[in-house]
Amino acid sequence: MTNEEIKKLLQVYFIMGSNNCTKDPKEVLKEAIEGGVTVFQFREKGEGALTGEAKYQLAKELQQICQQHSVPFVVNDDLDLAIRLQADGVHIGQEDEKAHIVREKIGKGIVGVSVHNVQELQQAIKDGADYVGMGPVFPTSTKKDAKAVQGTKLIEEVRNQNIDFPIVGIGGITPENAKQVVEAGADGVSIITAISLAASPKEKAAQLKEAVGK
Ligand code: 3NM
Repeated sequence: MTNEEIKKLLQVYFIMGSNNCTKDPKEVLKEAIEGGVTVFQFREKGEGALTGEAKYQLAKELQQICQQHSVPFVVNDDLDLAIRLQADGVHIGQEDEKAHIVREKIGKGIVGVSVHNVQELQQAIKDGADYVGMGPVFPTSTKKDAKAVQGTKLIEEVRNQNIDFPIVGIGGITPENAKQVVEAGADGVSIITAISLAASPKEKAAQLKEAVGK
């Protein structure tokens, strides 16, 4: 995919695992898609996360929902799962499998990497990533080992250096603060709980889409 196509996909990037919801994750995903999410990442991590066959089954069901609505389905970290499902992409952190290995193994699929400084960004680009995630932009309690809150500093620094690479912001993003992230130079926002725990995931997703305004 071209940079421009990836940037469009990143607009409202919904991430979720079973432990991010109180309702049925399938219902949450369906509603979020109705509201306008542009890409979905299955992230089954942390306390109470499913493993093995149960993880696979949920992933498969969520992937089918994505496929029915032409929303790309990305798997967090678990390369074997992504390959088994023939997912549209894989997202990795700095502690996971190296990006160039993921690229080799999944061929043309989308590869995303979480980065925390310009050097990690340059390495991700060299390794063949399609986009990077930068965060946490705002305080979050969803990721227990998140780094210190960095605001939009890194996003701005990268854009000031005229690096034209797809960037999505993450961490504590809501319809109220999403615009700030895009104005700093991000192509979109990644969100877990603002959508997954919303009384109406559809409404929240629609509000986020409106706030991103692209
Ligand atoms: N990664 P919420 S912050 C998965 O900083 C994740 O890299 C982060 O959840 C990072 O939208 C985060 O509920 C959690 O704050 C985002």
